[in-house]
Amino acid sequence: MKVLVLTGAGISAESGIPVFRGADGLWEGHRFEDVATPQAFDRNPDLVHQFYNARRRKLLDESIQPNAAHVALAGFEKQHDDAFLLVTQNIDDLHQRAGSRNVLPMHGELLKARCMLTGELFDWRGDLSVRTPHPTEPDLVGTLRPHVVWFGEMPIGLDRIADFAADCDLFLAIGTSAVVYPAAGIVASTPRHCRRVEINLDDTPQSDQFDLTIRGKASIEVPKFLD
Ligand code: BJW
Repeated sequence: MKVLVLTGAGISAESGIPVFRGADGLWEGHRFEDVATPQAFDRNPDLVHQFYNARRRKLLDESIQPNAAHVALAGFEKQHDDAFLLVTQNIDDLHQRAGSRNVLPMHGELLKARCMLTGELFDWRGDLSVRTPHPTEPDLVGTLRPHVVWFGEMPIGLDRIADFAADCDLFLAIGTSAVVYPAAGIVASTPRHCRRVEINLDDTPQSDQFDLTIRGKASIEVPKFLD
């Protein structure tokens, strides 16, 4: 059985990482959309760096740990080996920390920085700023940005996702509001025989495309479903 899983912010909510489009969807008074675009970064790089620095520090706080949903997915993957792909829209590393191996972080990774000149990636746990020197080219300053995918940018791994979705047997969407494309379009690209299951606290605009919709907390419903 070929299994494709798509996760969103809801799976990490119970680990203490706030969702984007919930009651606490503002960051210090800024709409999320106002800090997660290339235009925002051009206009005010300090503000955008502060936004990601704050989130990176929080992710590295020891209180933030994978929850039962992350752990259950990692255990399920062990039974399915290479016929399993976990596409996450989350930029945290909680799936990897829970032990998942075949993880495709389609919106990037908060613990990586990317040089805007060379495209090089660096593991990154500290703050970034317009004054941060390039790690290996000391003459370059301020060329690093968070390795994340903003609105209007191309998500990562789309060909691999499309190939995997085209003949998967089970598609599981967990904790995503299904409003951000192309992730929200994956369900529609799964084949006719595929069983589509959505786990979310609430209905989403895509709910009617699923064969089974499970309403509840990911930390409870994911382990129950995969058991
Ligand atoms: C729980 C729970 C619990 C809570 N248990 N559940 C019109 C139509 C189609 C597309 C577009 C359009 N206009 C513009 C576009 C394109 C745009 C887009 O989709 N915009 C929409 C807003 C309309 N997309 C893009 O720009 C993308 N790029 C692109 O399209 O490139 C061109 C292209 C692509 C492909 C082919 C050809 C061309 C890029 C999108 C990048 C998104 N980036 C962000 C930021 C990442 C970095 C960061 O984290 O800062 O990604 S935006 C943000 O939203 C983040 C998330 O990954 C993403 C999705 O959010 P998610 O994960 O669904 O979270 P929430 O908060 O929305 O929902 C949480 C859910 O959990 C809720 O449903 C809760 O109920 C639930 N929940 N607690 C279970 N305990």
